[in-house]
Amino acid sequence: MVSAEVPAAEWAPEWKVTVVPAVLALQDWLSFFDFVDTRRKIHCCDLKTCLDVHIVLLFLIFISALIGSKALICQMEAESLVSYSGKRIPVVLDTDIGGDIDDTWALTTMLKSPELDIKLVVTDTGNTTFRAKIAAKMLEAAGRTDIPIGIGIHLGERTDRQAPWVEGYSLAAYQGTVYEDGVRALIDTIMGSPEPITLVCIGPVPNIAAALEREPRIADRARFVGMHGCLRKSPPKYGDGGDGVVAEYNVRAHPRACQKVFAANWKMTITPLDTCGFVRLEGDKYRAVRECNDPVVEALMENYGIWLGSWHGEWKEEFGSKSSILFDTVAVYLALSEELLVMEELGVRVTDDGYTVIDQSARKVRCATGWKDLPAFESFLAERLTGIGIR
Ligand SMILES: [Ca+2]
Repeated sequence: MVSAEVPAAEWAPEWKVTVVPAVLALQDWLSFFDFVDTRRKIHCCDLKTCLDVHIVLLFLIFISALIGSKALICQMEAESLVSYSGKRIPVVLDTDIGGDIDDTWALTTMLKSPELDIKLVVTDTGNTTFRAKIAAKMLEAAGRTDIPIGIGIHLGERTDRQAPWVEGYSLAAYQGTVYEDGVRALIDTIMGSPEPITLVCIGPVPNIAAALEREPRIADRARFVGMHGCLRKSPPKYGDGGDGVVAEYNVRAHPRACQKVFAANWKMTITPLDTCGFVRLEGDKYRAVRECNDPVVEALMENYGIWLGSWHGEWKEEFGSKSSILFDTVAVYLALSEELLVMEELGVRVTDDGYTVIDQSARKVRCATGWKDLPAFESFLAERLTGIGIR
């Protein structure tokens, strides 16, 4: 939970991080002597055997202290991120979590961003009840059942690759509020907020189109930030196989809904494939996330393993070395900053077959069309998730 008053440095000084594991190691060491003394009385072990055992155990204690230090650093620094004391941005997340794993990374990043005050998570597209279970279990892992969940418009029965993670899980077990009508909950949250809401949309947008139909005034009271479209380039081997313009999934899945959303009179910011399609954690940045023992990050990695294992032939190698493309995390970042991206105001038109075309006669959208510093963004992501600064 947020502790706006107490700076992290006052409660998690660096000396604790190194001294605590050392004291624990010393205790282990002393109890080891007791153990050896007792054994010697009984079995009279010879000096060489005792020395060998000492050396092996000393090594094990050293490794334990090292792991203990790392775990504490990870946990303390991750917690210190929620001691942000600035003004927080109220956000609603609309997500198709449970499909591509990047939504789960995005939700975790959002939970680890103290600048963002999450008012509601709404599930969008397909089997929205299944998606709500993933969201609920992730929020439980984060200890954030104070965040309500809205079940979006139900558009299918099929579950998806993360299904084994919520097998046997019932939404009735969620300690927080679950709204059956997620669109109504989204409208009420926006209309009832004393401050404008930032609506972060990281999936197809049937919920948002329906909300605009039911209450058009939400466009005056919210800013839309989305992962949508493809303007000039896509990542290599994405979609049609080239690196040219493609009909991006979040638009292509429900183009009519997207047309309605892009025509609404709100401030819009998007990360198209041109920028979000190039984000991936590898090397030390990925390793830090994979090894972090923060509960919600562990839940994220469990999901990543399940998702990857369900379709990737060499999933263990992939899981051991890098993330998938983390498209949706860029939309979360745009809710709080644009610093690392090249932004352009462009007229954007959504076609009936799901393309986003630059058309200066269309309504203007703030578009992230390039990276100023992609490695810095990847460092930002790793640091948000683990609390450890990695360059
Ligand atoms: Ca998504």
